[in-house]
Amino acid sequence: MENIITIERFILDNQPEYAVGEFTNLLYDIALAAKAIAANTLRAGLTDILGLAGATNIQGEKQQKLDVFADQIIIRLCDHTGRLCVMASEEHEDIIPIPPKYPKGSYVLVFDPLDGSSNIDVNIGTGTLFAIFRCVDWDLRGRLEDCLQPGRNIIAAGYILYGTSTMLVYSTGSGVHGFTLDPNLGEFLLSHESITAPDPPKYYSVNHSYIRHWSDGVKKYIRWLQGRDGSDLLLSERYIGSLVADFHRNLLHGGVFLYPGQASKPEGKLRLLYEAAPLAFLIDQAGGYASDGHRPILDIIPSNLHQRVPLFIGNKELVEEAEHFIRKVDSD
Ligand code: FDP
Repeated sequence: MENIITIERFILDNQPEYAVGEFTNLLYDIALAAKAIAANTLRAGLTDILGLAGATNIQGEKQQKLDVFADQIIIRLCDHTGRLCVMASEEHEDIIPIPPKYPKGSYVLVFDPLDGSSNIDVNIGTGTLFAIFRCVDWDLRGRLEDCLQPGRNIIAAGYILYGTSTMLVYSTGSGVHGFTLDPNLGEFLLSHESITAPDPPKYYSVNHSYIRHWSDGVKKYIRWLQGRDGSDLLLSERYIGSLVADFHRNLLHGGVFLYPGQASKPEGKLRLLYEAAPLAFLIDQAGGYASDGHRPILDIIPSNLHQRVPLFIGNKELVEEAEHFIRKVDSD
């Protein structure tokens, strides 16, 4: 028992000096929301017997969709604590202000409550992603500007993976640490301390069905990842189509995940604020790199809450090579 470190103890023992109090408690709030979401995603397969999402249950209540549930639980656990000045969620078009009846805090929480939710029906892992910024102006209640900050301003980010077990992986800027939920104790326990991108990497991950829509630079880069055209890489391909699960696998085994832009959708599919930036912060902390194919994801200042961005993320040298191919081939 003495080797067991709960997430509460780890956060407390490792909190940055500036963060004592409000910020530490905000991380606890997120861990609590994660447990509530995990409890519900575990029951997702029972919707057939307990009632489909969107349908009315036996008590006449509407069954909630899991992504709506996840969104509401995070908001409810975080809006009244006095730790936040504003929130933004992938599920909401606009910012989520802190109701005037509650005190205003100094942090900004942006999140994707349940990413990859189309996978729930087929029992595949999904995830919650989050990032925390400081508010821009302490004297004001939260505004859009507080949310539209570049990844470089993130002070903590992480994800929760609802898979064969539930894991919370986060960083406050001093390494990346992973915790696994012990369902008997109802606690996240430290299971992966100081995760670093393994070398040599094992996997590359991309949805190949879009090949006809990619630039020549991206196509050539993928040939290179496949060990063709002069590369001696021996990567296997793995693609789940659930970002957190794909990222997590590559973080632990090494590799690169890419969701490039397409001719008709140059900005790709993934969201800068809720998906790319939090993962870019984590991979940076793990010694890896994230790029949009030209520049670091962490440098991009979002122009709107739901901005999309091409994403190349994983082991540093693999991602830098993507930039190299795109620069060389696509600018010819
Ligand atoms: P989903 O549409 O199931 O919510 O961001 C959304 C996302 O999943 C990511 O989790 C995933 O990586 C990506 O879309 C998969 O997109 P494709 O089906 O186009 O490959």
